[in-house]
Amino acid sequence: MTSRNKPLHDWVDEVARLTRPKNIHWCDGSQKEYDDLVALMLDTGDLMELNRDTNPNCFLHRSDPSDVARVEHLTFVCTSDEKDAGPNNHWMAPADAHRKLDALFDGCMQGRTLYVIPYCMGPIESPFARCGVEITDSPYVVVNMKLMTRMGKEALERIEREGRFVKGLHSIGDLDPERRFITHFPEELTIKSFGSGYGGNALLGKKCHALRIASWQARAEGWLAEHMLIVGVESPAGETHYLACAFPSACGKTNLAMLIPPESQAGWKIWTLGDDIAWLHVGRDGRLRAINPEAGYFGVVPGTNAKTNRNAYEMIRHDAIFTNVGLTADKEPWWEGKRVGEPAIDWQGRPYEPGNGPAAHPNSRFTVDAKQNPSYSTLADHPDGVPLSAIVFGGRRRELAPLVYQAKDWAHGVLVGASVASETTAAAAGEVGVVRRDPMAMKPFCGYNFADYWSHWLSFEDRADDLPGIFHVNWFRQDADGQFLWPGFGENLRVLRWIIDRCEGRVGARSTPIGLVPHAEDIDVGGLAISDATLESLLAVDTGKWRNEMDEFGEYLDAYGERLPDKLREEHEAVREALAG
Ligand code: OXD
Ligand code: MN
Repeated sequence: MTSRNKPLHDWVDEVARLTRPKNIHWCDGSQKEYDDLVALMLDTGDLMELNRDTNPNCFLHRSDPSDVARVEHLTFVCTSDEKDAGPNNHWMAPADAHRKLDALFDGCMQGRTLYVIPYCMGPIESPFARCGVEITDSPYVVVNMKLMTRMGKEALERIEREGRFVKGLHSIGDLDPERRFITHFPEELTIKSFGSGYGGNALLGKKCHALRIASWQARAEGWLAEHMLIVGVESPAGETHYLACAFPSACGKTNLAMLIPPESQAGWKIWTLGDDIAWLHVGRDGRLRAINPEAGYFGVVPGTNAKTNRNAYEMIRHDAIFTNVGLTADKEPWWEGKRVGEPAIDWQGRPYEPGNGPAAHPNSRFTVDAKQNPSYSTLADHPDGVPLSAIVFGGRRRELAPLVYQAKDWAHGVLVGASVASETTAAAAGEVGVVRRDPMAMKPFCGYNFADYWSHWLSFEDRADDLPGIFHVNWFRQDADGQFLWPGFGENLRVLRWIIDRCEGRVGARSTPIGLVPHAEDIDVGGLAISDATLESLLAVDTGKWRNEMDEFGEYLDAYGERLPDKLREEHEAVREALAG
């Protein structure tokens, strides 16, 4: 197989000349191809079959222990003008980056197969979808891309029809962390990633294309590429509202996207459209509409159990790829927080010893087809996507941010999004638990200068007639003893209900300097062991602490200098003045 599209054909030839593979395989996306690659990896030891009775068609992949997360310090945006990448990105001059990467790719696929993966981000028929082609020497990447994207024949046909695609070149190289670079060339719609097999670094459709490159394309074309889950909340009366929620990595997007209403919320239903990425367009109806460019989930495993996320727990029992989990003596996958079974082998394949740390790596992952999720919404395949009632930002903050508040209007909402800060997690290499600024949960993923990105966000006021409300949530408030104040998980539906009530104008709110906070009586806490005092602390706005927060945020904004939109500066000043009271 090859392609009628000459630029694609020529690019594959050019890459093959550089990398010198033994074979070239054009992926058709068929089940047979998936099965053959799984068989190949079982032979080479890249995959291990898990217990067939308890976990049919489930496989374990163990990555190199130095290659278990995204590497932000080795991730570059390579624009001709450094200022276009902005202070939020590491930058390399495009010519230097090409030279450096091409030297690494030189001959790197000798003895290996080069796989050509045509894929489509978004429903194949959607005008909002965009295509890409990933070239890789990793069969693990191919099978993951099969689960995560619409990959193969149909995507190739669309590419041949449209004639445009994002080029992604990937090699695991020799997995030497000293020779590892994830580079993006937004002006050329090109990605080059070398030396890592980890999801976010290697499955180029996901973070590299659907966020970093797509955010750049989106600005040029008038839409938004965001790090957001998409969820439908259906009331007992059968009315469904769609929400898109942006939280930093490993802050519970997957759990919220497939929430199971607790017994106290009988009659409510949650529909999952996406758990990580949303592309937002203004529809013909003047509303902001969301599609999920992905077709599968690459979720964090630890903590998943029948109570925290029964949908995920069920959906990963079969036909799933696990990366870096532990094993029980019966070869069932095991992870911290699974609540059943005992670990016998750890994620590095050693007999489990508590002294060696957790059995599953804290950033161990599952990959599954989204259709396996019991709460999967078939609208995820709808070419027009779904209209949004609300956009919800959130972070993991022990203190400060209340359980929920609403921005006063769109421009204030852009400020609320820009001011997201969160404690770091194991999804990226580096220290865990330190608060860092993560505007719109896009710090690791925005492919251009945040100042221009905020201007672009602000411009939607003129682009759409009917914009969603903007909210901020924090499920992670703790008391002085480090106990969570809010039960989280399924109970978060109670907060979503307040958000929907606000969108429908059904409840009032208390105006505070940071935004509109619920009246305590409007949050349904029936059946929860939450005292009035606890609810009060959850909804409290500590003016002194917020003043510090806003001062610190102001210093952060200063780094964007002249490019910072005046409107955002004004919104920031307005909040500071209100806090000064
Ligand atoms: C992810 C991440 O894998 O955000 O989704 O790191
Ligand atoms: Mn993510």
